[in-house]
Amino acid sequence: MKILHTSDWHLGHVLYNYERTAEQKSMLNQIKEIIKNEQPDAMVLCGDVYHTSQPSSTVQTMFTDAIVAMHEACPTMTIVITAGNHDSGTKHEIFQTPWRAFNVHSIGNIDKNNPESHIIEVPGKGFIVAVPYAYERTIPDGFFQQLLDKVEERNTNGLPVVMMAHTTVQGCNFTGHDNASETTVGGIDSMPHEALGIGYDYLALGHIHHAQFIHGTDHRMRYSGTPLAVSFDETFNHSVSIVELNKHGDAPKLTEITIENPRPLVNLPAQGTASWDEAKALLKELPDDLPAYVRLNVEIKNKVLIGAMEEARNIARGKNCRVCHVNVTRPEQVRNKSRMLTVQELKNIPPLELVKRYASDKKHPFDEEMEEMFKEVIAIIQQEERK
Ligand SMILES: [Mn+2]
Repeated sequence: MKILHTSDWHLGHVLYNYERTAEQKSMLNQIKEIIKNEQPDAMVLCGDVYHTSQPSSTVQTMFTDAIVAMHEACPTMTIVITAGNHDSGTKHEIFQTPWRAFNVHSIGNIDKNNPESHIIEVPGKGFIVAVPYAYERTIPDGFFQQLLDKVEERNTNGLPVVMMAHTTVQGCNFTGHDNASETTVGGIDSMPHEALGIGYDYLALGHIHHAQFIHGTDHRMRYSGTPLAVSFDETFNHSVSIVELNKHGDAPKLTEITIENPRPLVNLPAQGTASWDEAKALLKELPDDLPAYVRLNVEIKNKVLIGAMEEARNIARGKNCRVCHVNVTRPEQVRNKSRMLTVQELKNIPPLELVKRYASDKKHPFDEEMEEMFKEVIAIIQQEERK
């Protein structure tokens, strides 16, 4: 079975007030061309189809048009789409029935009463176990293993088994994500490998935007990453993964195919930070015709930058680039002494870390029980936001 593994399209994403339809259409078109050339047996799209749970009608049309075009590029291909934490699981399932005419399976919520609905057979080729994002406590105990056991029973011909999930897996590289730590990324606590069960040949993951195999899983567990950068911190290659699986038990074979962004996200300087004057000089040197989004990464010591954005936009006048943000940081020692944070720094601290710092500053006790309660509140807020 040959699959195209992708995730985190984030359609409808707006970057600093710039809507990105042209780039998203280019990305979708490139994926369609890859499908035409590769003729995979299945495409798995592992969550975060949309950037918000309320995508505009234009964005939804872009998505449905693209899926139909992909289907037409390879009519025999099975398409499996699961919801991520950015999507509305319920809305994701509205058009389940008409989608079937295009060989598309759209799975938005966990249905513990009908586990079979999560198992999709690609006739004569293999099995796909499709698990959408769900808040940890709503996933029945041992659900992944239950599904894999069901497949094992049905899989009498030893066909390859692919499982899809949208979650944070322990040991992943979460570069590019805000609010991230070893234990939680984007509001999803990290799961140990074992919690995802055994019996799949390849675990197709979504949620983390950096394409990667998970270390220590024998190349069986992989994030395809996002095909289009969502943030300036995603300073890595963006791609889709073609995975070939010979038979049940065999190791997967990977080919990574790069997706080009017609308007790339550019950091000035490319790495680290520069002084304000150096950053302005780099912006001046940027070729006039280069289509790009630009973020200036500036380190300042004591003074405050006033009118920086306006100054930067004046420099960029007449250029084809879009200046998005002046990202101001201060050296570690200054930061620690003053205990004052820039807005950017504040945004980068996970809520739990922030509340711990506050408690210690105010000398309030903050024990494990309070931590659990705080996590629960955060989870409820995130659930509310998804609705
Ligand atoms: Mn995502």
